[in-house]
Amino acid sequence: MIGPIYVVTDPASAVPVIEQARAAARGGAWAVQLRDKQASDAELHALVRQLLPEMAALAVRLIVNDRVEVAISAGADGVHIGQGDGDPRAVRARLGSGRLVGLSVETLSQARRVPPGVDYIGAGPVRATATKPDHAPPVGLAGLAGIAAAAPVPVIAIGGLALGDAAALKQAGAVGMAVVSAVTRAADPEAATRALLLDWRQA
Ligand code: TZP
Ligand code: MG
Repeated sequence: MIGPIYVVTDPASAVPVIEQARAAARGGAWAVQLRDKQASDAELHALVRQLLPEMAALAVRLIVNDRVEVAISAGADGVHIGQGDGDPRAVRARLGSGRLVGLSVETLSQARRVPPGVDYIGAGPVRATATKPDHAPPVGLAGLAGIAAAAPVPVIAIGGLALGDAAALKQAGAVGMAVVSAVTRAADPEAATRALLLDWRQA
């Protein structure tokens, strides 16, 4: 199963990344993605090693953004790459089976070209977001629906999403939602994750 709640960590939040991950897991996230463009491979590796048993105990997948070799050496549950991060088929070959490969998709044509070996796509941004200043033009809910219809794999929506969005995202064909600020900037990240999950289930 893929989804529904996918929390992406943010080193710029006041909450330490490790606590963001723990809170998301306790709150019922399906997956936590460690996304830190500045961390060294060694730092990221150590973080994955520390978090993996905790995540496994809660049946939460721990996914590493960008760093395929760190994901492999640390034994992470998967890796998430963008359009500019190389051929997903090569990542799949390097990872073997049994681990997740996620791919960011920003346009309909990218959705049509998702290659075999990709398990899910992160589609968006649905809305503009300050969390990723260099993001592609927002696709909106209609764009998301087009991407979901064209993609050969399950779609996790991302970008500017918050509590209350589940129904519209489901209607657009997404199997889940990825959030950064809705959890990592929340006063209570665990409660925020749980609320997103309940909202998704009730939508
Ligand atoms: N990729 C597309 S939008 C985005 C990423 C990593 C950031 C989403 O952050 P937020 O705070 O949930 O809008
Ligand atoms: Mg990337």
